[in-house]
Amino acid sequence: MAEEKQVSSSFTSMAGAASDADAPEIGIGMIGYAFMGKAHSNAFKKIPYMMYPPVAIPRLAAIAGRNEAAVTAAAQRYGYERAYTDWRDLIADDGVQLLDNGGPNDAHAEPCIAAAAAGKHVFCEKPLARTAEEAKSMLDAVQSAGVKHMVAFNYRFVPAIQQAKKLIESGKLGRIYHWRAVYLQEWGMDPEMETSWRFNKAVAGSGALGDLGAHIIDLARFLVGEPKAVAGLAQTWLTERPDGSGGMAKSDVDDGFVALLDFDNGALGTVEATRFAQGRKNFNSFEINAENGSIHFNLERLNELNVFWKGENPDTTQGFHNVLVSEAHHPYWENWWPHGHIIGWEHSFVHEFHHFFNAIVNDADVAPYGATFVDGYRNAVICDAILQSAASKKHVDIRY
Ligand code: SOE
Repeated sequence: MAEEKQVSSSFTSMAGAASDADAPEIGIGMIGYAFMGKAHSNAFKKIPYMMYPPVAIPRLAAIAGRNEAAVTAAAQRYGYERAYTDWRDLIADDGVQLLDNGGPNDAHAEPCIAAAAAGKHVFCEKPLARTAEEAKSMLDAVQSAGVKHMVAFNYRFVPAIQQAKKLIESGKLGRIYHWRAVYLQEWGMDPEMETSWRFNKAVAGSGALGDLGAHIIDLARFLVGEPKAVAGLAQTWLTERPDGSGGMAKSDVDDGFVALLDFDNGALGTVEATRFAQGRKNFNSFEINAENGSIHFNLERLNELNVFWKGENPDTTQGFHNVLVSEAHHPYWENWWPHGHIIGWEHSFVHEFHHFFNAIVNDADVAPYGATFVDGYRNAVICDAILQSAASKKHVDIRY
């Protein structure tokens, strides 16, 4: 019976499930069991009873990771049926219809390309790849395989950010003049902290740029438009870090960067990300200044959207208004609680996977609200161009 319900790579179009008993299963193969393995597994387990009636039931078929003890423990903790230390076994597992790649950046390309070739749908954490060239090879693979593909730019699925998108799409904001975004964290500043893969260019591709900058570059494309040129600066303040066995390891990625975005629609943008902003924990914040008003968002207050509207009474109502995005009609809120009972960072992953499952089960488009491998590739082109500009001290045109 279970087999009949599993969704293969060919699409089973459904009008949407009447109840979870009708919803088809999608077998999940998860690579990685650390931070994103935890965030994604949490989302898979919540979807059947919170995005109700579910469009699909994620079946936790398999999880893969290099350390046998750790991946076995993760399988037990989250409820994956099988644990592998070789991702190739996961790809070969017939119970897997969807590869979810939450591994380090150097482990994105090969498994995603192999999964697509095996007819599996592919979901990959950001950044899609270490370079634009590597990202393009992944895009080509999923397009020629005809599978659904998505990149985990999860902030597109924060209700307040989708509300900002709707205000822009409605025309209410009018022409956009400025995009101004920062993604600030502090955790990279301790010279005594043991290094990680995120500081090794060969594994990560870049530092704050691909890890944090990729998010605000994606939001710039999602909310404002396409940059036609960039100019950037980048710095590595700690060039070596403790390797955990008494020695020091080279750190050859950007600790922080700043960049200018010259949008093809005439808007001007600035983006800045760092792991050296003392006091900032996960401060992803942007402001849009437009013809009819301005919008400001802060991830650390993610249920709120601050909006300013031109023409309000200067004595009674002008000024930025703090809109609590939690009404039943607000994006995704029909699934949660009465207004004001706020949600959190983890819920962006619940919404994101619900969106992907719907695309798979009902053959719907992932774009434009979800990020596909096209978005992952274009993001990589822009990140490469920022590093190229930082090296050449020249503006760099963006060509996809
Ligand atoms: C880095 O610490 C990090 O975990 C990023 O990798 C995530 O994408 C971001 O959402 C939170 O910070």
